[in-house]
Amino acid sequence: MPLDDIVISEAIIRRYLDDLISYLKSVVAIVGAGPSGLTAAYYLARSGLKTVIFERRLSIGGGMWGGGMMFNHIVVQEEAREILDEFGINYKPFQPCYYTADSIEAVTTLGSRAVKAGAKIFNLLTAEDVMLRDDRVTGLVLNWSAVDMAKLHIDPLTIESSFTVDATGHDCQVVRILQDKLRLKLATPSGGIEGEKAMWAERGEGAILANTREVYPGLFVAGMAANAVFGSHRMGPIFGGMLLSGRRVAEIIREQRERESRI
Ligand code: 48F
Repeated sequence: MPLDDIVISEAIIRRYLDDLISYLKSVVAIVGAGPSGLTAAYYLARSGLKTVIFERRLSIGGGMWGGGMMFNHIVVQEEAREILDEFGINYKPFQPCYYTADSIEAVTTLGSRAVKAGAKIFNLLTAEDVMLRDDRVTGLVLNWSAVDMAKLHIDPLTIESSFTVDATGHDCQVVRILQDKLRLKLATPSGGIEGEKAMWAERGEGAILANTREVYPGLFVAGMAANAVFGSHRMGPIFGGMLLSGRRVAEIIREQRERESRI
């Protein structure tokens, strides 16, 4: 059968536009497709909530691909082993309570399971601002990452979400917009971003679940962004906390949505 280049182009453009239009409104919008964002998306989508991730890079997976210093293995502690089991990510015991997994398998499996659970991932889109209505974050302002990188003077577009998650890692980029640009008071001890502390795996992993929470009405933090915003330690290439934090933020959002739907 002869192939028509124009049909191929039209198929891509129409399908993409259909997708983008159907995600102009969603229940949960997650910024960042690193391990915490992907894990959150899986649990949210699996519970039936319309969930979308916007990832600025070409690839999903954030800082997980490279394991530790480009040795592409990750360490996961006992507490998060059940999440590896849930996703079907293979692992090997190293010492009691320490397991290792192949970082490539971990990223590809997290991504695949999130998408198959019903989450939609848009790559190459950067969240450059938030939508704010009546003191609540109600969505995101997006632009092509290429526009952002080239610093072109092109206006963005907006999407609406009932819940928004900052899963942008160390930079906590969405929360930073609230602090630096909008000068809003956050639900942190100082009212601002507390800032990430030095590498200390035990402390960082120990604090992350408590730090995974709503930081401003409608905006939640997960993954490394949670520790950066609430002032805890970085933890390096141990990834259990990222998985647990992704699952936790999904639980918090589900609970809040159930509460709100009863009012
Ligand atoms: O950094 P990242 O992997 O975040 P995470 O899920 O995991 C942290 C670990 O990788 C590691 C660690 C483990 O102990 O400390 O650092 O918390 O993934 C964050 C993703 O967010 C994207 C970014 O490209 C990356 O893929 N991102 C960042 N800013 C934006 C964004 C933005 N403004 N818009 C869209 N995506």
